[in-house]
Amino acid sequence: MNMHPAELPTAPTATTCPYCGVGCGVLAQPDRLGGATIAGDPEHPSNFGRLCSKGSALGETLSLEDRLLHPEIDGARTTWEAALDQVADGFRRTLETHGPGAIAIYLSGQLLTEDYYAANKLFKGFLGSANVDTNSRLCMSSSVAGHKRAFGTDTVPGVYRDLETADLLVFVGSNAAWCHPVLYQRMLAARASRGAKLVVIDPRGTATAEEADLHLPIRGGTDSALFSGLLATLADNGHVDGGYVAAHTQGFDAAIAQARAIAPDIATTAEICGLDVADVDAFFDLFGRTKRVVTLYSQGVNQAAQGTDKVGAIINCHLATGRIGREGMGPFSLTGQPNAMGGREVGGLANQLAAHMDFDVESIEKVRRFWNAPRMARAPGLKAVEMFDAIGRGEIKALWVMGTNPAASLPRADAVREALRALDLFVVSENVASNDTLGAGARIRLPAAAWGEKDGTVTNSERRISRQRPFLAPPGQTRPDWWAIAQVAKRLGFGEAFDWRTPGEVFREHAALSAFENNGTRDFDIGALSELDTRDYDRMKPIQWPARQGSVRTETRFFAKGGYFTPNRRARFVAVAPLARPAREPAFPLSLNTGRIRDHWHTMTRTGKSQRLSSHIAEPFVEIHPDDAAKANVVDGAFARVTSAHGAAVLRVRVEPGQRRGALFAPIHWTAETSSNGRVGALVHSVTDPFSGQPDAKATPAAIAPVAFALQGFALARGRIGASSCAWWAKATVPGGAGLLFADDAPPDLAELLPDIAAGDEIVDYIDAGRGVLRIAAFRDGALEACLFVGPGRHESAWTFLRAKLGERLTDGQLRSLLLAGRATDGAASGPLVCACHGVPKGVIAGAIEGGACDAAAVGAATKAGTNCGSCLPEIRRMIASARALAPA
Ligand SMILES: Nc1nc2c(c(=O)[nH]1)N[C@H]1C(S)=C(S)[C@@H](COP(=O)(O)OP(=O)(O)OC[C@H]3O[C@@H](n4cnc5c(=O)[nH]c(N)nc54)[C@H](O)[C@@H]3O)O[C@H]1N2
Ligand SMILES: Nc1nc2c(c(=O)[nH]1)N[C@H]1C(S)=C(S)[C@@H](COP(=O)(O)OP(=O)(O)OC[C@H]3O[C@@H](n4cnc5c(=O)[nH]c(N)nc54)[C@H](O)[C@@H]3O)O[C@H]1N2
Ligand code: SF4
Ligand SMILES: [Mo]
Repeated sequence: MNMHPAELPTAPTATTCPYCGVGCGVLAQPDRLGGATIAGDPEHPSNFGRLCSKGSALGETLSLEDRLLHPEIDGARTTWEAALDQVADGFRRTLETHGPGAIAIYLSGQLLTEDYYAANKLFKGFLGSANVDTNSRLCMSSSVAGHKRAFGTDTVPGVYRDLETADLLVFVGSNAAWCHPVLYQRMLAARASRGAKLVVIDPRGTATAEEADLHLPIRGGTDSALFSGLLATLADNGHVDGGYVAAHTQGFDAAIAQARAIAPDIATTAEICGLDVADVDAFFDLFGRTKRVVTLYSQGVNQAAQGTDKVGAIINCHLATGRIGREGMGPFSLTGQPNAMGGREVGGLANQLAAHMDFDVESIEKVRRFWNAPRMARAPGLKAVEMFDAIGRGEIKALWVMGTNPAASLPRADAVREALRALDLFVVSENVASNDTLGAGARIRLPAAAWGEKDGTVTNSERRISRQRPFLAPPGQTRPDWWAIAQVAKRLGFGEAFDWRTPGEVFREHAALSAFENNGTRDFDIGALSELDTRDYDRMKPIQWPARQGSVRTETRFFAKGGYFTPNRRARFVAVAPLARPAREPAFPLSLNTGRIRDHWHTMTRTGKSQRLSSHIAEPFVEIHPDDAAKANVVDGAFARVTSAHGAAVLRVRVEPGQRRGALFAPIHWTAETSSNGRVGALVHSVTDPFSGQPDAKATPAAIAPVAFALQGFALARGRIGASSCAWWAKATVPGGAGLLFADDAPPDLAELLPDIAAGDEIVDYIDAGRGVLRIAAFRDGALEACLFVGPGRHESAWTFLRAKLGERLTDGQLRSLLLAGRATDGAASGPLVCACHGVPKGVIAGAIEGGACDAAAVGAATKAGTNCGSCLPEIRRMIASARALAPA
């Protein structure tokens, strides 16, 4: 299985992007130095050659720096044999002494289907524990629960093509411009050619909202009322497809009665949702009149106390109008992670068994026979939040974490971190040597093969299975996750059932289970793939399910003609619960919304390595409406402490008119690895949806107060930047080195921050002790080796200029202006990267606009910005609009 460098392929390897659920095809050409050139795969049906900023920068994330390369026990390097023996031993002893309720495994939508399948089989079939949950609980589980309630199975009815052929695209709680960029650009291109309308329902003015024909800045948490109002209005205006409802559904009367009780008319709906009546009216009218409607939704829907009902309320409107499973129509859940769907297919959630089967007696028996399993779990296990609570109470004593960073990403992250320390057995399979979860006392650390090395399959948002293929040799002692699981299974006496030699063998077994005694009773069936030989598996082209054995597929959508997977094969309308108004806590008058930024991925273990991706936004921040900022005395560009009942963070303030009054927004990406006080997960409450158990990460009661630091600054170095004892800091990768932004009341210790400055380096400095100003640049052989800027204000101009200058020479003029004035003279030509693909900074774009570029196309022609993935187009358009607003009439 290990590839030796001499055997590395010479043609590019076709593989799949490891980030979002769009599932773009990537062509990777290894450079024989451990890196690779990355390009979009023109033949992949997700992206037809395009990649977004994150996909394009994959080549910058492949270095072995920071990788976990050897197994470790208690901090000491060990062999796989010894580590696996201890893992097996620990689980066996815990099982014998405390039973299957005391063990758990916590997985990830970033694992491959083969890894996921192996873990699920071991725990649910051979160890008798359904405590198998995944970060998908925090991500997709309300969609899963919503699909199952309505359709009987977790089925995404539509396909990507529908997003291009729809005449109306409704985005609910989705910032697709940043989070599903390539798919979003496909939709914009189709709109440009066909004139589809875009409606965005999001409390914030996001990059997606900026492109919309209509933005409804909804009051957080009220979407099920909005879609109840829509259902009532559709019925009032004669838009219900009575034929479809009668033939293929049940429960319409109860659902419509409940919808009317919740939101009887447009005015009431607008009032509940905090929206303008005219906007709600316009949206309902558009939805009613347009046949081809797709409603796309993501975390603003799923991560909510009533997330499953939000999904239900959306699906109700599509069922009522019969707009489902047909060209250009349907509800469409945008999945987050590259293999969110594959995890659902194997049964990676604690309340699923396997292959879209549940814990009913018949299915348990079926799966038992297929696996020839000695110890089947007979009931659902604990869902993520419950699981970590049980760890905190000492009920779960042995835990294996694989491919996720729960000490940062779960709600109440500080409490989670504490709970982990109390485990008897704490095993982590990781790519990186250090993250918040490893830091929470992981005793056994198993080095996992990473993207570019691992080999298997992932399923994207439209049910398309694609291969992730290796193009680099696994470094050090890294091994695939499925292999580690199988090795532990062997040590526990289950060698025969886990005797796979290749991921292809695991996949075939998974495919066979999907078809086992299926006979059309379950949606998930990839029986056609259960007999692929090794060559077929290696060459497998992206393929959409269902792929039943022996059937010739003509249609991959579901439900246009009914055929739901409920007992009577009818879809179920859902009577959604009335809105529960969260009790406002006087100490925490605001509501904290959390989410993503364009160029970072989750806890930044990969995107944090890329200087391009670290340029767009370099620090953890909080967005606040100008009125709330004034009330709380917090100022744009200064710092604020955001607190909740569970924790606190100190963040840079961005006063943002597009932010809803009463709500704050902070990104989830900074951790204890990358910042002093940016762990936003620590604040998030653990309120969960009653059906899915998915935490509400979008509405934690919170408060904000200003924090003043006498001094701020930054350090840059080609060598190391030392551990910082500054009160506040955030790390950022920069071209050719490392960067640190910091703030404190006293100046930092130079020797501590820049330990690699040598005696022979030429030091140039400017010191004004009275004002606390300190500007130092160190040169080695004439090239900038390191620098440190400290002073009472921000240093944006110097930072954005100097972050790109390590290892370069500076002119006397540049140096004089930087040291004396603290500013770059040619600073206009720099600034944060707006276009990460072509490396175009803000200053260059501003220059082009000043020079007469009057639209995004003209800016693209002048600077190349926005001409690749397009994720930065909204920002470019915003710059053009504000330049226009400022221009004298
Ligand atoms: N750049 C980038 N892309 C990613 C990821 C990443 O880390 N970085 N992660 C991937 C993953 S795993 C996921 S799950 C997806 C997530 O993709 P998205 O769901 O699009 O991203 P989020 O930023 O979490 O949240 C989306 C929006 O929901 C809004 N929202 C909050 N509350 C409500 C509400 O009550 N109602 C409505 N209608 N909207 C609300 C927020 O303001 C936010 O703009 O992104 C994937 N893609
Ligand atoms: N407040 C708040 N919290 C959230 C969210 C939110 O919007 N707000 N979003 C939630 C959502 S939708 C998600 S998906 C989660 C994401 O949260 P996490 O899953 O915790 O975040 P990642 O940084 O993606 O962590 C993945 C880890 O797995 C490692 N890894 C990557 N690939 C592999 C592999 O193949 N094998 C192994 N063994 N390790 C690997 C990486 O190095 C990294 O440490 O966060 C959730 N938490
Ligand atoms: S849209 Fe970007 S992050 Fe998502 S799969 Fe495609 S290239 Fe990767
Ligand atoms: Mo996610």
